[in-house]
Amino acid sequence: MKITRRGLLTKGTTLAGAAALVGTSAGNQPAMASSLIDDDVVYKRWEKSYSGGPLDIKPLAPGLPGEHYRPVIVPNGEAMPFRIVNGVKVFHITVGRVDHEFTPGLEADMWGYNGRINSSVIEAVEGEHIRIYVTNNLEVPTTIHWHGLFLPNGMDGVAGVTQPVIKPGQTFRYEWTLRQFGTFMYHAHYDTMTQEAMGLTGMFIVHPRHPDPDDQVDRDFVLLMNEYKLEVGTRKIDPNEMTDFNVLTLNGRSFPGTEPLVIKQNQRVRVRIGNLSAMDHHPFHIHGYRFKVTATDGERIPASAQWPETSVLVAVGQTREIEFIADAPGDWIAHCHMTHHTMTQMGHGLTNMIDMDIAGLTSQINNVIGGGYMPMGEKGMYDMAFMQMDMPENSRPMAGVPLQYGKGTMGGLFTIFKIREKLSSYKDPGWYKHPAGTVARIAEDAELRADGIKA
Ligand SMILES: [Cu+2]
Repeated sequence: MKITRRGLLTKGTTLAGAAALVGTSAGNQPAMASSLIDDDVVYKRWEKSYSGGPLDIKPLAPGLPGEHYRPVIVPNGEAMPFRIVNGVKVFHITVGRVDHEFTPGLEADMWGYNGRINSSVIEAVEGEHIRIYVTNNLEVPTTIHWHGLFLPNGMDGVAGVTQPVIKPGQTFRYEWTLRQFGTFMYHAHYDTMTQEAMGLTGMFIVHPRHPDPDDQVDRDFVLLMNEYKLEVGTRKIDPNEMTDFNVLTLNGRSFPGTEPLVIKQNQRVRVRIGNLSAMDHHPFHIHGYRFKVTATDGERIPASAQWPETSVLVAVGQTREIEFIADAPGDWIAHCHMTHHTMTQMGHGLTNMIDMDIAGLTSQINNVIGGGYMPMGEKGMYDMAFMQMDMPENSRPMAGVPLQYGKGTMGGLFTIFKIREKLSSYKDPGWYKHPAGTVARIAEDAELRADGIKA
């Protein structure tokens, strides 16, 4: 029996229990009333849930920055250099050990791409042919998977399934023609749990060949979210951690080590956010603005279907593009809204001391152990911002970052959009100078009386 596409569609509808079924076809399958569904429309809807169509398309000329696309901005990172050889865009990725700084005072021995952690971005253009050489300078095998991209199966980078491993010292060659545009990622696909945990992830941006003028932005940022476990006072990442991550990062950096996103007032902004954390989805929240979710790693969303948000949840293995007009100047913070993800290291695993009267306890313990013990947290973590404490070497206190109006209690997956009326460069412009009378302040007695507030 010949199975037709219409037959399959109709059968699917039957299983769903649709009430719109009428009549019976020759094959004893209920048929759809032709006026209720247009076969071509249904087919078109599914046509794009595919793997890019024929592989043997003719590649277009390599796209060039400034000419075919406006380059992305990678805070704390960079777009990978490339060369063009006989009409092919050629990249070279070296995989190796990296002496990495998450934020001043917190370093770790990690594995990275091109000497960077999570922040070496591949930037390419739809339709061009790319060739990526991967040199493995680690002492263990690896491969790279190109996450979200349409490619020949043998280029998919899955050790054992689509290719042999890249042994230490070997250089492998990947190549294909890009048949899509959008925000994608790449990461190790051999001993993935260990290798991603050690830092082997990055973002892969493909610009459209024919950008829609309505989709152009002035500032196009790339942020990759990751999470790590680094015991206080050590330099060795724990790749076996499954739940209690204590270093949360954007492009491999934790606040205050995250470079701000500097924007001129009224510029149109895009932020491409990826998540290659081991275990956590992150709701990325921006203060003071609503934005639109304009693309997933599947596709750009049609304007009529883009939806407004103030937090966008980016699950592990997903990317999201968000866009907004930066009309309000200021220092607008942006961060994962899971509160433990905006702490650094020492917010975890502490004994709960909240509301305890610890004065007696402290002296008793010190009588036994000979002094030096200092319990904390009886008023929450804020006291750590103001205490002079001896911190273990290579660790970050969970609080105490100097900010414009005092010391803060934020760290981790946290950054700041610095939006300014005037800018002479996109270097960090420092703290926002708030216009007089626009900053929250202590209430005066006369004001309280006038408004009937008993404080
Ligand atoms: Cu988070």
